[in-house]
Amino acid sequence: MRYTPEFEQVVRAWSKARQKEKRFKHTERVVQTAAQLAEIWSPDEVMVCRLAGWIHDAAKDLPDSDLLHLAREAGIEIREPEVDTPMLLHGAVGYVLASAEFGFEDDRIRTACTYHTTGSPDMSLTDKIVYLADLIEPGRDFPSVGEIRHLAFQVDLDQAMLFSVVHTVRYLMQHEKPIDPRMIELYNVLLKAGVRLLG
Ligand code: DGI
Ligand code: FE
Ligand code: FE
Repeated sequence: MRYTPEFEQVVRAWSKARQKEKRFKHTERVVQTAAQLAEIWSPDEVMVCRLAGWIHDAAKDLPDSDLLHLAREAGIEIREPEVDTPMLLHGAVGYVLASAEFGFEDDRIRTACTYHTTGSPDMSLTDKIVYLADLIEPGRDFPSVGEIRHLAFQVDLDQAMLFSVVHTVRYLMQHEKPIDPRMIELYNVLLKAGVRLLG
């Protein structure tokens, strides 16, 4: 499917109507950052990254019960991490809502939305771009963000992914939150592929 700028504007308006103002501002920055990263690393996928950006948090304001219900209805796999933390489903459910609203199916957008919170061992370039854009958009402020921005824009997306995973796992451990095994699997896959941060 070829996406027009007019279609993007419709998706943007839908996304805006579904999010509180502060979150929508974050979404706008994610779209911009995803587009910048795509220009560098995957110029053919700029529009796909932008659309995934508009959709990625469209379900974030839904209550846990709605996330679980909609996910079940759509046949999305719900395992222990999602039962414990239904918030983890907001990306996958956002895609389901958008695809129903606009009558399209696009696995590139589906996986980018689905994996944007936890990552996954089998991420595409587009998935990585949206994951990183969500983490490093200009409104984000945490100690490692400058280094992740540097890696993502100037060095290598996989190194940026490894740094992000290390940062997020550390954050989740410090806050004694459960860690989705997909994030650990992603860490292992990156190491196995030879990605390193040190030396
Ligand atoms: O939706 P956003 O706030 O823009 O960002 P996000 O979709 O990356 O969600 C961030 C939240 O998700 C943040 O509070 C950390 C949490 N999170 C990320 N990975 C995991 C996780 N929480 C749990 N319990 N387990 C995870 O693996
Ligand atoms: Fe999110
Ligand atoms: Fe987000």
